[in-house]
Amino acid sequence: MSSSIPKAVLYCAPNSIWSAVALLTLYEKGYGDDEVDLRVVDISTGENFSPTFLRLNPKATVPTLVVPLQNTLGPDTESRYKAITDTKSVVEFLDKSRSAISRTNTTSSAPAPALAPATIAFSDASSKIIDSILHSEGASPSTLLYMNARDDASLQVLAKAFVPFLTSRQQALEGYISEAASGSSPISEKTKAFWKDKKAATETLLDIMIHADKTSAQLDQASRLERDDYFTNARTCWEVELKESLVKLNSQITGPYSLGDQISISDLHLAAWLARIVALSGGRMNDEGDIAITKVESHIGPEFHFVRDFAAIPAAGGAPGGLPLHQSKLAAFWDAMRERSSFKKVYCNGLY
Ligand SMILES: N[C@@H](CCC(=O)N[C@@H](CS)C(=O)NCC(=O)O)C(=O)O
Repeated sequence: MSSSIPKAVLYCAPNSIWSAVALLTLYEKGYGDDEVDLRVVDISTGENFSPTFLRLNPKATVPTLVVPLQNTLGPDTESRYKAITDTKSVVEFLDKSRSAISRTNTTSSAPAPALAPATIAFSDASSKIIDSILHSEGASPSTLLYMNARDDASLQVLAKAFVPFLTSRQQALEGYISEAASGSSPISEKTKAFWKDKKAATETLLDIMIHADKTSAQLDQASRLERDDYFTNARTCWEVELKESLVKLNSQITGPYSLGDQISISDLHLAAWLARIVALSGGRMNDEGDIAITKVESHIGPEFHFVRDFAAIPAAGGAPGGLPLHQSKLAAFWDAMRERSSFKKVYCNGLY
């Protein structure tokens, strides 16, 4: 392949769950290392809010895939690009762009399995899982991360990890806002308002986290009320909204993968999303499905249990008399995903 043919560029951030979905897709599809340029966007220093990145993706999110337009693929034509700015579309694009028969821009000879669901019914089921559950507001992995404390002790642990991150994000946003105010470069009113909104949201969280080393009794009244509100919201996130999403998922997936025996697009979204939930619940990469999902159950609350209606293939040392072991579908999914080389590669340094 001529090196002058423009390549797609995938912007990702370390420890970003939706970036992990794009990476899982690259590995599952067998893209060669030289076929897509990977670029790191440092969210912790607010690089995603820079005017340069906002020109690619005004929502300031990763993954973002910048692809050369089809009719500019020739080495002699000037390249033009378009940016794909949401995870679902990025995955769909990567799926379609490398097929068993595709030659364009493909150097890898690895098999390129089709990940899109094969029928309309499967496609509907897949979209339901992706759009109505995994990318719904109530299942937001960032919110679950920021809200992963329901008492003073866990808030202290969370704050240790997050105060530096939130502080540098706030400083970056302040920098962009004041640079725009100095008028040295033209910035739209929309972008300025976006930065201000993000800064206000960051400050609200920082206010809670910055006092985390104080007990409730040591806080002034206003801060105590803020902390109480935070805990109320955190309980709603984890004990109501997430619980609902998980119950829906456990009933809507077929097992072991979302649509049955074959991996498909919705599994890539689910794998990264569930990895985040397992990680936030204290689970690890090496945990078997039953263990990982039990950790999620107990993190949500002592009374919470998934239906165990998936009959797994009996394993050595399994149920007495060789009867099938029953596990939740999510546990079966976790076991199936953990075996895959794409998952091992993305999470080689641990879950996030
Ligand atoms: N709905 C978006 C969500 C993407 C998203 O929120 N990504 C996170 C990282 S996992 C992000 O870019 N966050 C930016 C930030 O925290 O400022 C999508 O499907 O791509």
